[in-house]
Amino acid sequence: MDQPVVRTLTKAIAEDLAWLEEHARKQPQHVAQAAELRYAAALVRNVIAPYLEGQSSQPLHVAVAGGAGAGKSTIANMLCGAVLAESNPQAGFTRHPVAYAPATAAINLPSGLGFLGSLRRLDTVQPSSLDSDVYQVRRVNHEAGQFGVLDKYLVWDCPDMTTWAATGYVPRLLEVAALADVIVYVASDERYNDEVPTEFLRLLLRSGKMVVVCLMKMKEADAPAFVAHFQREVLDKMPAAAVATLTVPQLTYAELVDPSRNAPVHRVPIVNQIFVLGEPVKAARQRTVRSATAYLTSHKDHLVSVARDDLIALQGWGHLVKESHVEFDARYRREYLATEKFRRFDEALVRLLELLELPGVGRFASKTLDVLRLPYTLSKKFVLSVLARPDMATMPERQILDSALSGWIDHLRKEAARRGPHHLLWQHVNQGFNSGLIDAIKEQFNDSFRGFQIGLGDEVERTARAIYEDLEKNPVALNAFRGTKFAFEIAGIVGAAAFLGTGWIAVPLILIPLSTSVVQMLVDFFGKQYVDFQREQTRTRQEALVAQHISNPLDQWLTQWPTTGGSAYQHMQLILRRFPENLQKLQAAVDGVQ
Ligand SMILES: Nc1nc2c(ncn2[C@@H]2O[C@H](COP(=O)(O)OP(=O)(O)O)[C@@H](O)[C@H]2O)c(=O)[nH]1
Ligand SMILES: [Mg+2]
Repeated sequence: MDQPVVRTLTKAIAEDLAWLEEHARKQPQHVAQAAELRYAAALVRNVIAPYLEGQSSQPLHVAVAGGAGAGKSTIANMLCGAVLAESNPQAGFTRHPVAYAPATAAINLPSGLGFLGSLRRLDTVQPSSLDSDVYQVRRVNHEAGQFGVLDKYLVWDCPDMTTWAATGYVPRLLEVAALADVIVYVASDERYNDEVPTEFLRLLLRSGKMVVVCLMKMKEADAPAFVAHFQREVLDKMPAAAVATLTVPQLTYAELVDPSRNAPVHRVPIVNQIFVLGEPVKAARQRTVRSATAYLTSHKDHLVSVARDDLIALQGWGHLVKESHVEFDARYRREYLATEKFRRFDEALVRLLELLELPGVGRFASKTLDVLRLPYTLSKKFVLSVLARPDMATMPERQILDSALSGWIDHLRKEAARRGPHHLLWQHVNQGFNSGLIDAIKEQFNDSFRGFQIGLGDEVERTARAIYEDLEKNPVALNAFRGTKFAFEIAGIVGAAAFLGTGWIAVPLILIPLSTSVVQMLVDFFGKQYVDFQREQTRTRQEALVAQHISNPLDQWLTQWPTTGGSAYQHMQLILRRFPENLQKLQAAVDGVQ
């Protein structure tokens, strides 16, 4: 992989993890995970990126970590094979990482951006109790013949692991722990299972670090029992095994200050173990990098899970928007479409019926038939006038849409206020409502409404007109209809006239108007059916147009609103999308290095 590509990739992954860390730190329930995210980012910056950029494997790094006062500085002392100031009881707490290196060797620490995060290297030797985001490299004169690990390793004495708060000196510890090829985890007889160091040990093992456990300060005779106890109580509950568990019993003062000379029995097994883990150097580093990559890849979902609550809240917002959208559509249907008569269709019906009358000469016959149909026409008028109720006045469409929109907004607003305390997303929405979101919604709505009006055009007018125009344009069908109707009427009259000359003179007088009325009634009935069908079709089409032009786009716009405008949620979505992809690329890049 090209160097610039590697750099861009590792930078993006480290930055995304840093963003997630920051995000986690803002949420009390995710604070512990902030530390893990820092550690994950540090693996990328301190280990994987330098490796892909071709940094030398030398020196390896061994970090000594554990709870406060466990004996870390004592172990660092043993590893270096020199008498270090830090193991002096008066040395005070270690507040920043201190690396020990041989007096003369050149040290190639990666120079890439982000190595050890925000830790600055001190130029001069300072007390390790200096509480600042720094690290220092101290040169030690290990005496000739004192076999130590400094030829291969930088030995890092770390700050205590006492809290998961991702502030203070814990990030400094996490940076060095991530850097390390080997970790010596120190636990004392007094406090071997404190919650925070144990959780830290779990993270180290989960991420595939080579961990050597050093149990300290027990009586020599109790050592095997303590090892077994620690194994049972702590190690057996871990996600992976430690490389080895060694013991350093309570030392005398003389042994403590100069273990090389005075306590070789305890010191040599530790030194040997660490030495072996760095053999050969290149393979040791490759193992570190591959484990780190495997950890990131297999824990990618876990790492982004600090954003899960946000995703759930975002989905909740989406549901709320949808719910009020459905109500908006229902209200338009109920308050406008259901009561709107579309009067234009009644006119169309009249035109249609007129059309079915015979033109020209036929008009005379039609007029005659009108007279014959009089009883029907009159009684129909009478019945209708009795049945007709005054129309319910429909509110103008725009007014109804406006008040449905207000309902939509009110519902969102009320719910957001109610859920505000439960998640930052709802606070974000509330803030929006207090600063211009409503105006933006209305603007969005107005735009949509214009689109709706254009889409609607003279839809009603057109459909209504088509009812008779289609027939007008089709003379064959029109004449067929007219002819059929006329034929039925004439047949009725002729049939009735057959009774003339019989003694049943009253029959035709009743039958003729009756038959013509029945025919007209049937024509009216089917004509009305047809026009009502068209009217209903128009309602359905209009409802679809409102959805297409107004409520669907507004729904989409509202659903996406929290993830736009450069908000944290926008960035979160970007990370959730690209982080897994980038990890895949990282895995491929690491696999590609021989
Ligand atoms: N007497 C005695 N004191 C010890 C032993 N191991 C550690 N200490 C003391 O315990 C304290 C903490 O040890 P140190 O190595 O500084 O622990 P750290 O805080 O983890 O670095 C120091 O005062 C050490 O001198 C031991 O084996 N014997
Ligand atoms: Mg110390």
